[in-house]
Amino acid sequence: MKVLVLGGDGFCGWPCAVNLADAGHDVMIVDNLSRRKIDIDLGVESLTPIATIGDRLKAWEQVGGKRIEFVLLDIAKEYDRLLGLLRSEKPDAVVHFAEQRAAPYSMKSSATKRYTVDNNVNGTHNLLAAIVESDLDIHIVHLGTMGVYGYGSHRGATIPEGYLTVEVPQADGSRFTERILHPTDPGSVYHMTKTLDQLLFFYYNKNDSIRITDLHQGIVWGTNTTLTEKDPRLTNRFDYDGDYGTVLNRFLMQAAIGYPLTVHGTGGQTRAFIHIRDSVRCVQLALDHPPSSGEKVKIFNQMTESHRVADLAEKVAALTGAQTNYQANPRKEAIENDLIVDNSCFLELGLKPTTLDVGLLAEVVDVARRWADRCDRSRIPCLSAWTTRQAEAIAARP
Ligand code: NAD
Ligand code: USQ
Repeated sequence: MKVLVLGGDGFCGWPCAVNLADAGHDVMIVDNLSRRKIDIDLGVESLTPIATIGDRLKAWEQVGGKRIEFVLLDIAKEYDRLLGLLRSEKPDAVVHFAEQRAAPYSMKSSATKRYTVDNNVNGTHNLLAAIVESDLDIHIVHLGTMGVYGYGSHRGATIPEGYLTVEVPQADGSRFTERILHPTDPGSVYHMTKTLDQLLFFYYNKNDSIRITDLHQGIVWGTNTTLTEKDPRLTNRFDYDGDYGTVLNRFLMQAAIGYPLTVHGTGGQTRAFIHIRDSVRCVQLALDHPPSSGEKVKIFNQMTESHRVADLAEKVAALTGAQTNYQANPRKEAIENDLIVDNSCFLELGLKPTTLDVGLLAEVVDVARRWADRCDRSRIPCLSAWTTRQAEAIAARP
């Protein structure tokens, strides 16, 4: 199969691209390298040293990997080049990772809010419009987020895989049932762009019969896969800073350097998690099981376990002896929430989850401790405040 991997230089995209090449597919990475530029703008670096995209691709061939092509292209701004690429490459599938993915970064300023909306919504829309204009039958696999469902109370209800069956009352007292997209409740401008993506997919699938799989992914933890461990130049990125670092990887790194674990608020926030190895496997499973022609957008909940943030901190502290620092929350979010998720689609397709209990210690020892001296402690605090109220609370931290 010929696959374009949009955003294939990023944290989830890079191990996915090498995995698809390893499985024998013809892979082309399309990336504008904006994530590397944002690191420079923010003055931070991945905890793991990452090679340039050129060196990554060279190293991949040197370890015997099937050649991966690379095209430097901004999918949000270069519509004509994107269309030309689809026409010349005629891919069977496009895996779409190419978005600004950090909620705190999206909430830093009006400039980052606008950038996140412009980049993510235009990028997704350009891809859809270009597929229609190319007249090719291309399966899109998009990386969405569990955050589209929202983290308010679901009152103990199980979050279904994308669609909810509802009963609609009629004027005459009768009712009909309908399967609708699950209502959205984004918690940041970034998460909002993912809910807009979802609507774009719904429309283009209905109007143009584009075949789409939308993966509602939880927080990805871990760093490498067996393939990215084959050569140091293949190493994946590990974000730990207050804007791009996600909670579990941050806790692992903090424990490794003896920095008290930064729990926001009470830590009662419950979130869904998945290891990077499982994320890569899920994308492959989604590509191997495309929707048929005329089928509605397929939505999978790409997560393997749910945890409260405070429980994660406790787990990491028990493994490492780390202290925990409950601190004013920079985000406007529910203090506590329940999260029961149906993820049966991937389990039925054969996914064997990597659990926290199996993978945590290896991650602390192999990655976080190994690269601890590359960490800049001053970049650890999350300072991006959702509103002025949270900004004041952060400023008042002891
Ligand atoms: P990342 O920032 O590491 O990678 C995104 C890649 O896309 C980068 O290489 C960046 O340069 C590229 N990119 C961004 N805008 C682009 C554009 N306009 N044109 C071309 N390339 C562009 O992020 P990630 O963690 O790999 O996330 C990938 C996708 O998975 C995102 O859509 C994100 O929303 C989703 N996701 C990530 C997580 C997570 O925990 N990391 C969880 C759920 C969903
Ligand atoms: N949190 C802490 N301490 C920290 C960092 C975060 O308590 O040091 C808390 C946050 O307040 C939040 C929770 O942990 O309640 C999760 O934060 P996060 O930064 O780990 O995850 P989030 O902002 O939701 O975003 C990440 C990815 C995003 C993806 C999303 C999946 O960056 O791309 O879409 O996870 S999900 O959370 O399932 O929506």
